[in-house]
Amino acid sequence: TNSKVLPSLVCYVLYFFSVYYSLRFSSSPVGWLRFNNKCFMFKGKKNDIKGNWSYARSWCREQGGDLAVIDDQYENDFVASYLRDLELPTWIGLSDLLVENQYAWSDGVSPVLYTNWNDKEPNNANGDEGCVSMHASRMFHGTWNDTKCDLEKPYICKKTSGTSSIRTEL
Ligand SMILES: [Ca+2]
Ligand SMILES: [Ca+2]
Repeated sequence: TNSKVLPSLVCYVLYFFSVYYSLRFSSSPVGWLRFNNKCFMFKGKKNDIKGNWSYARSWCREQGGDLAVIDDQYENDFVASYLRDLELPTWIGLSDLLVENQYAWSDGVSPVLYTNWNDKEPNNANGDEGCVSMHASRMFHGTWNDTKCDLEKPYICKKTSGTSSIRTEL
């Protein structure tokens, strides 16, 4: 009868969604988007707070991550596809703050495996550009530019998926 079928149907539907969500989202904490072995978080949509590069790095570190590290074209395409929402050039973790013209990722451990500089970048304009943002505009979409570190921009954080720092937050 209906009174027996309905509860089991509800259980079945709940079970289905719980499995779906655990498979779909288990490897990234809430608010983070997974791509391969990394989780990314995008900050700075329309009314969101923006920040200079140092602020952005501190913010990402407070979440147990760091500014975004991008290791290949696939990751760059993934990240760039979300910049349409942010609309402005967006901080990633690359800088030459320690040694001029030697670019390094802000997490201090990731080697620089890939870059996607826009034409004639990095140009260290006015001798005063040390932090790297990704273009969101239609024309330069996804390419990189060294720029002044104290500009306020949206930013992207990363965590490595499957590390203990992520598991403890689940
Ligand atoms: Ca520079
Ligand atoms: Ca530049």
